[in-house]
Amino acid sequence: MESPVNLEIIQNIAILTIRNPPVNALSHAVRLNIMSALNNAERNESISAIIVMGEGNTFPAGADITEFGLPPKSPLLPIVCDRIEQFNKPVICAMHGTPLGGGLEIALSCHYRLAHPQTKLGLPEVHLGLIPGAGGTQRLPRLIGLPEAFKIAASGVPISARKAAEIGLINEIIEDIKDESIIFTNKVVSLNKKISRTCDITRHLKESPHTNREMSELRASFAKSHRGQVAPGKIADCIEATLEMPFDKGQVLERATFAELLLTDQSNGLIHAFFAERKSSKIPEASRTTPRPLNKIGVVGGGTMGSGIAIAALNAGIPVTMIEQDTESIKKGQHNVEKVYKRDIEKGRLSESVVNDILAQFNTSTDFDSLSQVDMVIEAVFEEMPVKQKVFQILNQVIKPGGILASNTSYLDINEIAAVTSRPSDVIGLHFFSPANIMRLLEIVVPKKVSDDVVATGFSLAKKMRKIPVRAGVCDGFIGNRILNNYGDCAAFMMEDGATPYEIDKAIFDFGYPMGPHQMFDLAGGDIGWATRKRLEPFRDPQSRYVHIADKLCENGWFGQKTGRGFYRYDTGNKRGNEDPAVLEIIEQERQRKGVIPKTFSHEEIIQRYMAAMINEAAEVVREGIALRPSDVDVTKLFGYGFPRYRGGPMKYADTYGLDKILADLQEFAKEDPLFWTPSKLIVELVKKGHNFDSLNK
Ligand code: 3H9
Repeated sequence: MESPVNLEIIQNIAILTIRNPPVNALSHAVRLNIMSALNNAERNESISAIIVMGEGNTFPAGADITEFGLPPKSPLLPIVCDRIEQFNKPVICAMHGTPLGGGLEIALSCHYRLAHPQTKLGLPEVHLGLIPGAGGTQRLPRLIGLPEAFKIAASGVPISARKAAEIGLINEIIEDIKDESIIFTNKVVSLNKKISRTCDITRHLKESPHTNREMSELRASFAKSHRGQVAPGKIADCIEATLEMPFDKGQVLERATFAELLLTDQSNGLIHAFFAERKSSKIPEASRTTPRPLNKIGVVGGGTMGSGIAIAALNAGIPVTMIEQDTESIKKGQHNVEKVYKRDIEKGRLSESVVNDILAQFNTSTDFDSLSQVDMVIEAVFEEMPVKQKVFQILNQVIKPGGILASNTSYLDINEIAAVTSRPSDVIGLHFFSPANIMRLLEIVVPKKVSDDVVATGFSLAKKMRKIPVRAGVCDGFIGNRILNNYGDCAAFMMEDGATPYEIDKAIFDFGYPMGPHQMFDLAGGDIGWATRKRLEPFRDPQSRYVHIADKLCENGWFGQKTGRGFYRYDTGNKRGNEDPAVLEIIEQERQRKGVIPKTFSHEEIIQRYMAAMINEAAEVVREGIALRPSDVDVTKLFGYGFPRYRGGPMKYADTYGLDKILADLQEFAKEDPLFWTPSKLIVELVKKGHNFDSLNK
């Protein structure tokens, strides 16, 4: 087997190239081979300096995350970094791609750093609930100062090569990684200067009121942006330790903190989310076929969803033709698209000339025949079956053979939509989330008769749009909205039984969601849920419990933010809304009408019930094959519904909490309402076998 580290000698320079595709992660084998390459280079007296680089797309993008949680194997990355830093011949790194995490820590240990202009450098460990663990918190502040180092490590956001050069993180920007780094290294050798090691730099390690103030402001700001997470504060502790501790003591602190965080539920949740996000695009259809071309897209409907979808496609470089039923509506659709780009120009996100180029790819029409040549059309009209079916009958006539007919429905049966066409194998569901140009989740809904290459094309569209696709089967609400309906019902039951909507929202917010369910209903529009409830009424089990409170609010015209009133009042300019005594009165009236004696719910109990309802329905979604795997449910809830990422998603949360405890909770709640709380057979079966949801992800 080829060594993951190649040592090439060009005259007096040893070039050490790391080759561990796809991202040159610093696995055990890579670390071992770096050490032995360094030993060889040290012994070889004809070698005067070393260049470190990465083969393929990138300089190492970090430690190998798949090794986390396994018994550590020597040499550990901090040792490799120390060995590089203490090397007795100059070590120069030549970076390209994404030197991240441990990759950047290798670079910080080198004596000179060079990078291609397109390089993105960063310390993303915080996104895994960790801190940099191979000297990053000790070397980076020594090199660029405490506040800059803290910003990079606590945000986890990579910086450009230009910025890195500006702040002194790299020495030079080079266009040709190999040739120019050799020229640079020859210069270093000829100058024969004393080696400067990052661990010895002291110029930034002075306490000053300015630095202290900046650090404490940054601490407060990251505590807010990473609400509930421990890693940013720990990063600050380690970075600030550089002011008090010598380098080696600081490293010991960093190492201990890294090891401690690796064992936390937060890190487990975030690492799970990292892999879940990548797994969701692995679908059975992909191995059987290739996607169809996607050179032109049609969008039917210029409302919020249609215009968002059009923008997402335009941003992906795909020309769009938008259709509306009349001149007035198409003007609105065009305006909806243009106003987003206008804002992009105002905010400096895009230049006017880039926007003009994008809009040159955007056409509008009221004539369906203008769609004849598109490769895919996405319908985003009113969420009613007859309306959608009518549109699909027309699309069936006008779209060229092989063109894909997609519906952006969020609940409806795509099989019924496909049935009105003569080509159900071309029909698929693409459930975008609002605003479609921003939200990253895309549920790809697979009806019975769709062909494999159409499904694969849905995934290729998601990739072009930089969205996170999740494969879903057909059922009411697919993965995300179906589960939402269940925990929405649970929230309604708790409200009727004694909790206020404000207590429920507070508990859910404190759990880590950006907002509680009632704030979310107010934001989305109460009329949407009302329409769904009315649609489902004929199918509702007469024995099932139904809470009328939300309907009562809707009957008053209180649809949430857009009407200034819903579960909250929005008339004082408070975006989060104010509690409304009139809502509490309606709730009280409903309790009295049903003879409910209200009880109190602690925050813990609210979470316990809300999560049990969510997880129970999610288990059914997996059992029925609507989701391919539990981690796809996690991805759906993380990217579409605000589930706190550091908890990994509902299925990961269930595993962390204990599936047996979830089952016990369900059984306990079932004593009050067996119909609603019947435990999913999947949960019962997994608990019986001593397995968890993650066992189904493998
Ligand atoms: C760290 O370094 C800790 C140290 O401070 C201390 C240690 C002691 N390991 O994202 P992609 C896989 S923590 C293992 O689709 P892209 C990924 O799962 C680490 N595997 O590509 C996928 O596999 P598959 C700090 C990894 O081009 C494949 O590579 N570093 C790793 O869209 C392609 O990935 C990070 O957190 C890894 N480190 O984006 C960086 N990285 O094909 C994490 C990727 O089987 N990585 N894989 O699904 C990234 O942000 C992106 O992958 C990157 C490329 C931007 C590099």
